[in-house]
Amino acid sequence: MLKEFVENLEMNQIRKEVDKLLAEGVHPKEIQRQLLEGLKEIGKKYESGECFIGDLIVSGMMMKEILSMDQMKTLLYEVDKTYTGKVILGTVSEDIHDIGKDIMKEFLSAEGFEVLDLGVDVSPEKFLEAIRTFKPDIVGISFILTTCLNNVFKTISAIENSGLRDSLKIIVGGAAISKKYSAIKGADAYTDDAYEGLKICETWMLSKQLQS
Ligand code: B12
Repeated sequence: MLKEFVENLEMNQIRKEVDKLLAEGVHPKEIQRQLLEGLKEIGKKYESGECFIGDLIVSGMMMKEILSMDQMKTLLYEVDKTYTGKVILGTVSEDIHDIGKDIMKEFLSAEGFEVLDLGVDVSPEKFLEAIRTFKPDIVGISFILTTCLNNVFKTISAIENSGLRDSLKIIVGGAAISKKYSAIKGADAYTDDAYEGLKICETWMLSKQLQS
């Protein structure tokens, strides 16, 4: 039902259904899953010309609004462990999608990671500048548009050429990964799932702590 409301961008019905599901005790992770299913359908419709850019904009705003509801946040990002570590996150240059990156940020922050969010359309130079000042353990690059793959490579190369690569891990995340690419050259890890990304970051921090 929620999926269909999202697919048809029925905002009032979406809000009502989310409230109803929360009141019934449905876990926010399940609600998030249904919202994402709906978003996927909107993506397909956009691809086939059944909906337009305005619909994508509205769907993005809707997703942000629901995920930022207090009741969703509290349970969605509830945690049982705390890992310390510093992460820089940014969406690769020429890509302005940030819903997935923001979910990754919430996951990491909830686990005790200190996150510097560089926003969207982040140039390799901006990543480098932030690495020099923030000194992160991990750099997370969000990559949603398949057309931006080259920009991901440029960012990783810039980090490698700057001599900063050895001090950090690089994880690339985003929808584009599942679509076309089975490997992201130069990255330590890649995933199209924020939860899996979180687990990878935790494992890295754990082994770093064991080594020190
Ligand atoms: C909402 C949306 C928009 C909104 C974005 C709003 C916002 N604030 O982000 C707006 C309207 C701005 C937009 C614009 C465009 N979009 Co758009 N958009 C979408 C839509 C519907 C949903 C994307 C989304 O947020 N998904 C939900 C999130 C949660 O999923 P996610 O990003 O994959 O994130 C998850 C994981 O990947 C992971 N993750 C994400 N980042 C990271 C980072 C790390 C480090 C880790 C570990 C994990 C991780 O965690 C998340 C949760 O698990 C998709 C359709 C779809 N099926 O995805 C199209 C889609 C991505 N867009 C598309 C296109 C073509 C465009 C435009 C080019 C359209 C145009 N003609 O202008 C522009 C591009 C603008 C630009 N330069 O970036 C295409 C991309 C096709 C392709 N070849 O890549 C899609 C697939 C639609 C389609 N089927 O055609 N879009």
